[in-house]
Parts: sequence; structure tokens; C-alpha cells
Amino acid sequence: MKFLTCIVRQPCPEMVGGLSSGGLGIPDYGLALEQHKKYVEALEECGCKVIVLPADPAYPDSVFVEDTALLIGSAAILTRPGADSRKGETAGMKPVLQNHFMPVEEIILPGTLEAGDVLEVESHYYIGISERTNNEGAEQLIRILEKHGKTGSTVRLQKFLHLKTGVAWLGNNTLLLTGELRQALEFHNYERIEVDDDEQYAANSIMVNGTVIMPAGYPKTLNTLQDSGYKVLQVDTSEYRKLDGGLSCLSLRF
Ligand code: CIR
Repeated sequence: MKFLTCIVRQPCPEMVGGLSSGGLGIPDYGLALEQHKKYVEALEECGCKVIVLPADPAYPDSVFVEDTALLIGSAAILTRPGADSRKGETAGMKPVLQNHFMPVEEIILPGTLEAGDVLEVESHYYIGISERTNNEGAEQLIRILEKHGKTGSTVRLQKFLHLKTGVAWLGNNTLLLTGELRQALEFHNYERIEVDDDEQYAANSIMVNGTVIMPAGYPKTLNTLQDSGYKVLQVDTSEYRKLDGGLSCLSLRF
């Protein structure tokens, strides 16, 4: 799939209080801003026009736009974040999506769903059941997908925050995956590039128009991808990692 446009949101200074499982310290806001700029440049280098939304100080985690919507070509689906502090983020995304998509569908309570839990593989969507995405949210999404000629199925997560914390689609029947998802039966029939446990964060990479954008600082995964023939761009996202956020979470791509 060719991506023409990406949507990102500037990080706000309040991001230092964003949700985090802890252990890596508090993000440096100045450095996060710099890293965000380089992330946008990487998307542009891959041929995308990037829409940069203004920072939203009401929501410390609002830089992680991927969780607020799922874009499926013929429609956009506004999600219903499972984290209380993130529930209001979708309101700001709705008018932006309405500029580009018709219809804009919505997940409604008691369903919860964050699109970091949704992995698109051609016209099938794997949906992680996690602390943020519940069965009701997944069922609603599957019904919406089916209306649009696509399919969905669930994958139960034990440890990862989101499904895409541990798996990325590289096209050509190939997944980049790590941790608990190595055992997931749902992914057994794909070509697989496995990421070692000490580089788990690198499994959250994105394939954009023939280039894999991956986080900087994961040499084994970088070598594996390059040896397998992938063109790779690296972007440092260390400050977002401190908030459990990966590369994919920072953009919506369509
Ligand atoms: C959160 O816990 O919601 C944010 N601190 C990180 C969200 C990362 N998003 C993603 O993996 N799709």
C-alpha cells in the first residue's frame, strides 16, 4: 500500500507526565521535540506529505496519534481509548479525519479500542485484546471492517501494552516480531523476522513506501533487516520509549 499522507501531533510539554510503565526515566521535552522533527523528516523522505497538528496540552499522551484512529482506505474509524487520561484525545482527531474520510465510524462504550492494538495485513486486521482494547471494542471493529469488505480477528496479549508493541507488517507475507508474539499461532504461517528479546523495542517499526523506518540503537535488528534486503531509515525515539511509545504510535498513515 502506497502512503501519501501522514498525520502527526506535536508533543506537548506535559508529555513528561504521560503514561509510563516506568524504569527509563522522564522524557527530555527538548530532545523529544527534536526527535519528532526527525521523525517527520523520515516520513517525508519516504514520499509522504505530513500534516502536523498542534500540541494538545490537555492530553500528555496526545503525541501518540496512532491510538486514536484506524484508517482503512474507504473509511476512518475513531477509536475509544481504554486509558482514562486518553479518552478525550479522539475528539480532537475527529474533525481532522472528517477532512479526509467519509464516513468516519466510531467505536462506542462499553467497547474500548486503541489502534496500537490493530495490525493491518492486506485486507485482514489483527486486533490485540489488551488492557486497553476489550472484546466488545474488537467485535465492533470487526463489524465495521466487514461492512467495508475487510476482515478482523483477535489476538490475546499477555504482556505487551499494544499488539504493535511486538509486531510489524513488512509486506510480502513477512512479519517482524518479538517476545510473546513469537509463539502466537495466528502468526505462524507468515515469513518471520524475529527480534531478539534485548532489542524488543525495535519490533515496533513501520514499512513506508518500501523503506522500513526503525528506531535507532538496535544494531542486531538493523543488520538482520539490511541483510534481508530491506532499505532502512533509523530515527531515534528514545524519549517516546520512556512513555512506552514506539515509532508506529507517532503517526497515522494513509
Ligand atoms: C500510553 O501508555 O498510552 C502512552 N504512554 C504510549 C502509547 C503508545 N502507543 C502505541 O503503542 N500505539
